[in-house]
Amino acid sequence: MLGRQLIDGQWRSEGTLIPTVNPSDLDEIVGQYPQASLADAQEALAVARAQLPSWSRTNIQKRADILRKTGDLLLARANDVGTLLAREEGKTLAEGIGETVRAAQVFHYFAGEVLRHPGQWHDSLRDGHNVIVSYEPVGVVAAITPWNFPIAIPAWKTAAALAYGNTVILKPSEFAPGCAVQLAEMLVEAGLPAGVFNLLLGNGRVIGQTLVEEADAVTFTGATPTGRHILQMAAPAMTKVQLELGGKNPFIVLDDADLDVAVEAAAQGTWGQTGQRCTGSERIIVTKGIHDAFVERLIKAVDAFRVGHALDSSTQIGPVANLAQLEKNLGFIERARASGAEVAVGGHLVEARTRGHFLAPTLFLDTDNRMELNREEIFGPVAGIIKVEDFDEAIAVAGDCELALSSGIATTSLRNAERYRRESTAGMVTVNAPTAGVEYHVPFGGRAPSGFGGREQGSASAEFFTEIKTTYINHGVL
Ligand code: TXE
Repeated sequence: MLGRQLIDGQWRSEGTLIPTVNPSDLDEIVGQYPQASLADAQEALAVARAQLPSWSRTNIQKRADILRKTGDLLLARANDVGTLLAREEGKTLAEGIGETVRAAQVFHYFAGEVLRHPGQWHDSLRDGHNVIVSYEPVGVVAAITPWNFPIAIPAWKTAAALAYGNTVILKPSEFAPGCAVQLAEMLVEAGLPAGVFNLLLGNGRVIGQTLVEEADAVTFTGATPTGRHILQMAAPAMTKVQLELGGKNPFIVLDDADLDVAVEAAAQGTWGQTGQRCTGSERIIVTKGIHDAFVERLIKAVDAFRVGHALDSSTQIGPVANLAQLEKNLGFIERARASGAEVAVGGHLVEARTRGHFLAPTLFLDTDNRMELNREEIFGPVAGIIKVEDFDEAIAVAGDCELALSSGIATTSLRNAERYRRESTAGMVTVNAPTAGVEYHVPFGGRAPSGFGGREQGSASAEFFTEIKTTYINHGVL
């Protein structure tokens, strides 16, 4: 595809084009994309600011209709978008289509939020006075997104921002921008006025500072160091910042777990979507009584995963999304081996019918929480088992990590489940379910340094995408 930027309703593809490569087939160029210049960013910021008064005051039924129509278009084109996603990012076709359907649901949800978002009315402490609390758009929102959910994350930032009356500049990942281009086309087709949504492509390092300094708010998902850098850049201008960053998510298996449920949740949560989810399980903490039985079953499950071309119907695990990520994963595997962890399954590249970044799902045994493998986010199909004495030690090990995004437990004891829910420091807790797999109607995110600046998704997203105004009214003179 020929990628295009969208600024003030004009499609642009001039300048040097940078290709994206299919991670399932390195001989296939998927798209060619222009790179935003500083001038492009400044222009997009200016038009987004110019459109803010009219969009924020646009009739709410019209705003809702545009979002709903965008959702309808995503649903109608889920096969096309999902296929492009699979070709450019490497998710299996089923995962790509599923993610596109999710993006459609997100637009439908926020179409409803346009009409649902209430203000408040209070009696005042002063006689004859009332207080109205109203929510206003935060302004021009820059949304900077990663490659691992190239349609869902652009959708959930854009839909929420537009629903609450903001104008948007979306800068998707340079590794997989195709779906964002298609989303921009659908927003135009749905009737969004020119300049309300703008799309800039290329590396965020080129235009990041300008966006961060001149937008009113920046919502970012990506690597923790990048998020920290954005926060620093935002400080002088006091730009509002929302960051969704890395995870090193623990999944605890207790002696009282249902073995089938525990194995399924660990396998899906860790290796699903090639392990490239910020909520994926990267540390599997198992108490000693169930350890051997669980490990034996898990090894079989991991070994049975079929790795291959993302578009092959038999494939369960697609390739690693890009070369940089593959090299990063292989580095972690090599250093884990060197530090004494035992590879139970995987640890090697896989041959397929095409040349691609195929990495076998990898499980290490005999790891401990001090190893690099268990401390830094890998973001690939790689995890280690940590054997512990009991529940107390499991909780201590799970909490011994500064990244606190998601966190899971397999247990049949309500008491244990409730204790874990209370004691976990993660932003999300799952019981007898994979740590990954978020839904769009409830809050998503974690505490710093996994997240910062308010949750995304559900009605909680209003906190970031709106500003509060408190108005006192003296009825005595009205
Ligand atoms: O992330 P980056 P990348 C982690 C994961 C992965 C690593 C690198 O560990 O291996 O990050 O992935 C834009 N100002 N996660 O390189 O660099 C960039 O163009 C403004 C975890 O994709 O953070 C892209 O659009 N923008 C994560 C976006 O930021 C900048 C999901 C993300 O890029 C910028 C993805 C700058 N200075 C990766 N520098 C998760 N946990 O969800 C880069 N960008």
